[in-house]
Amino acid sequence: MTTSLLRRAAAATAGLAAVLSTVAVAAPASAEVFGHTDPARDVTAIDGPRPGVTNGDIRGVRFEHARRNVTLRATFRDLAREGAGLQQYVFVETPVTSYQFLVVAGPGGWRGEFIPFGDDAGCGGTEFKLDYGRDVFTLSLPRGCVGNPQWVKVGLATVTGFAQEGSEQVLVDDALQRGFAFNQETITLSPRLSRAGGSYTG
Ligand SMILES: [Ca+2]
Repeated sequence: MTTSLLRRAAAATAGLAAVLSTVAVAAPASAEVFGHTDPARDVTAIDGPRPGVTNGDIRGVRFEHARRNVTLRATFRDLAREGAGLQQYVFVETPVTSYQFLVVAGPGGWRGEFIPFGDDAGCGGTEFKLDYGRDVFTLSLPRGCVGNPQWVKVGLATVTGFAQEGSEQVLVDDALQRGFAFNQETITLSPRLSRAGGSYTG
């Protein structure tokens, strides 16, 4: 399921580049935790807003760069086992490089599967949960999975309805901006989050 789903998702989203205005995010220069409230009714398709779509509509997100891991918690208007499935796209930037991860869920696999892009050394302790009852997605990445960095910037975009044969429809909500961004050029990232207990202050 996952490979074909992922391939179709990639094909469906390859052409998406629309960028709406970015919400300015204020934060201290050094932080370990970042929280953001995302607007409701801002799920967006390639041809415009879909305010009536509740599934995958992010309402809030919290990122933490803890001593041993980087954690993410996102809350949604609705997180449902419906349609072709859903995809949580997580982007992590570090002083050295960047990392991309997917959690893909759909018919036959609603619990979801964690898919790291590229080198997945150090990702063995990754934990995640798609809680459809509480409409919450959580992810915990071991710091080693992102190269044990001094700081991280984190972004999340949730994609739904991406694999409907014959009527391809891609719906996206970026956790940190109204509307829509999906690829690494357009996704919105948090401020730098320094490691908890570390001395880095930049
Ligand atoms: Ca939203």
